[in-house]
Amino acid sequence: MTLSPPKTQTKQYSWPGLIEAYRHYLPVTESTPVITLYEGNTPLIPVPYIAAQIGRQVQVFVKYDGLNPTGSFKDRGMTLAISKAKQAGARAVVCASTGNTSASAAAYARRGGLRVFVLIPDGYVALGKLAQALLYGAEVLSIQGNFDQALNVVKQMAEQYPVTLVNSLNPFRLEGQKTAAFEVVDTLGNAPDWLCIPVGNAGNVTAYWMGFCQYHEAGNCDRLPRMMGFQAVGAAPIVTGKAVAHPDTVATAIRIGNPANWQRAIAVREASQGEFRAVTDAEILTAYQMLATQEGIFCEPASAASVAGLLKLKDQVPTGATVVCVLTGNGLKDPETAIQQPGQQFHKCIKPELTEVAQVLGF
Ligand code: AN7
Repeated sequence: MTLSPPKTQTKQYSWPGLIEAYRHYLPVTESTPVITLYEGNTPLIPVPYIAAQIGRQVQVFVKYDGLNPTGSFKDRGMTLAISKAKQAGARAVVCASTGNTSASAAAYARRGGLRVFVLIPDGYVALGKLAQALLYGAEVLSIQGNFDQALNVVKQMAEQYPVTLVNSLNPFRLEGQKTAAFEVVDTLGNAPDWLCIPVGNAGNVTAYWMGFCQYHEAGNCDRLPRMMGFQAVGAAPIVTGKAVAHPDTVATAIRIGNPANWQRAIAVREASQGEFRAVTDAEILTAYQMLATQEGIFCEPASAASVAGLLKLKDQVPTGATVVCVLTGNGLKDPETAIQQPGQQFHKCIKPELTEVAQVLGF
């Protein structure tokens, strides 16, 4: 008797990535090559300490999109943008970036076998993001100028050369990013009362609103949230109504003075009866430390702007409201800012002896 060889097991992933999970809501066809790193399906985490700062039975959750494959929400848009670029026959993609877009574009483009060019503002990209873009194999150009200037160059480049732009001006980016709103509704069973979100180029706030509206029309939720967008004081063009020539903030991800989706963001604010406000770097860093030390959640400074904004407007939150704050990027992206925070207990040059260790710890 001959033994039959064991049957080949095809691994079934419980989460298929967001294009397969939400295919029905996305502009893909059978012939779209799906370039995925199984992004999406990120946790919605209750943050009781932050909720207690507000009181009045307010429930607060964070949508921790820093747990995506390259550590930011950009992966949601990039899986679709790169899949569609590949479907259209592109051989190369380009973006300007404050860091996260470049890391995500690099990962997905290389997975799809495309060349990838990224332009970043010299000296203003967090270390982890630069490390990612380089290791994934992007061709990185550090520009002697800010993000807005780099975006101008790549827009012209995509018009004049055979390269596809994958900044959020690419419509497939926002189509992919809207799935975060779907996930929030799928988890809560409805839309929240408030959606607090950091705003740079204003692509994500636009994408979330698209997602909530589409799910509302499909009957998956029976209300829409107020969209509460937060910019850094030194880079708050939508709040002030004036482009900022020299944007400046510790939250380098949102160091943007002339947002690409400015008009759409205004439309979202009006349609949702939302508000856009500015938070100071000090407020951002307080929220950043509070999330880490009180909730065990490490996000990057730009992401903490959503929580800083909520704390700033806490007196406006209705009693019993449900609030979701979007944490757009992982704290590991920016180790330098983390290490520089005051109040940390880092005892150096300790001898490897119990008596000394116990003494330092106060035993
Ligand atoms: C962590 O990577 O613009 O308002 O080039 O990285 O959709 O621009 C990043 C933006 C918020 C703002 N949080 O989102 C880029 C880039 C983090 C970010 C934003 C960004 P948008």
